[in-house]
Amino acid sequence: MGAPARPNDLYSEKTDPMTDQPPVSYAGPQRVVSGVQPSGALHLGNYLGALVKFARLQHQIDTFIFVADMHAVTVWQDPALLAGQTREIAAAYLAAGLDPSKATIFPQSAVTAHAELGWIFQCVARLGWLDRMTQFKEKSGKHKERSSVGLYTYPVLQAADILVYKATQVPVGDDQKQHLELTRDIAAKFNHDFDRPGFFPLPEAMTEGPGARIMSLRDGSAKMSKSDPSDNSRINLTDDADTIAQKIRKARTDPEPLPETLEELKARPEADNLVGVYGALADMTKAQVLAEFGGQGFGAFKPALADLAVAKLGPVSDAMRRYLADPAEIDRILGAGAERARAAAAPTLDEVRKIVGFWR
Ligand code: AQP
Repeated sequence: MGAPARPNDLYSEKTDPMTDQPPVSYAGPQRVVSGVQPSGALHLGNYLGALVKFARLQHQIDTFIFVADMHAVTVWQDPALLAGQTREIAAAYLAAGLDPSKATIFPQSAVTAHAELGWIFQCVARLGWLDRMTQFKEKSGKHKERSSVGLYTYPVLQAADILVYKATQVPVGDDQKQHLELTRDIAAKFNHDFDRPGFFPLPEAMTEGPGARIMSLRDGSAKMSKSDPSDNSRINLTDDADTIAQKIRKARTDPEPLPETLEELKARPEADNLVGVYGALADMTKAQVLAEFGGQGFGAFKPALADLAVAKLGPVSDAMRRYLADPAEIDRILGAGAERARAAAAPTLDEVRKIVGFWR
């Protein structure tokens, strides 16, 4: 119907994927958006890769942090448990230092603008783009046909989660980089198709930092994950001191002492991971950790790591328990956050409806 020809094979980092030029600059304010799914107990990877960054950023930029319950239901969730799991994630946010008077904390499903913009974006995104998403391939495994459609299209909803607030920065772990590229492509294609340069920002993934990719304690080549069947593969935020120490003691390692240089560390994924975890918890670089422990065996390093992990995570899990003892207060915080988030999302959705040409 006379639509302009549009490229449908876009991938780029710092350029507008539609033009391959620097993006038309977005003139709106800086904003941070991110979220975590209430699909199981949070682990050290979620804490270091996401929660710690959220708490830091709230002091610098307008920050929106949601509990991603709409993403969680892309795989089966027991309806009797889901609201409780949502409160648990909210409690973890608060325990990690998020302050509801600074950051807007809310359940994703309470702001219907995410789903509405998500639909528009389903019509903007191309099938070929989604076909490349490696996380879907990993999560659907051998049972692709039996996966929900939502699991396949969830990165499109994620783009709406971000762009409905016109967020410019998204703090996430390394595993989310590809989804952020998709968000940039959707933003660029929307701006291009509707001839509105700079309407949506092309948000940046903030993946830097020592906790961006924490690996399984059982396999240095797999990321630490909620859905790993082995509980020993991860440290949960709710683990007690003995459990943390035991999991670190049992963590897979090689028989060699810790190396002196980063170069040697690279070839030893399990050692590299434990050194990285130590560094992230102690706010040290890997080189600094090696300067302290290089040449020592795991018999000395693992107890030091266990003590550090208990000292850092113990107060977080204590605080989580305190917040969870008062679910009414969590609900109040989530309700107030949802109201703020709805107000922030409404103008974007209003403009999008106009731009797309919907009846109003
Ligand atoms: N191992 C990890 N290292 C660093 N960051 C991580 N994240 C997840 N795993 C690691 C980051 O945590 C945030 C929330 O993730 P999510 O709730 O969307 O879950 P996920 O990315 O699917 O990862 P999970 O928690 O391990 O769950 P499953 O088992 O379902 O894959 C994101 O910012 C993520 O990058």
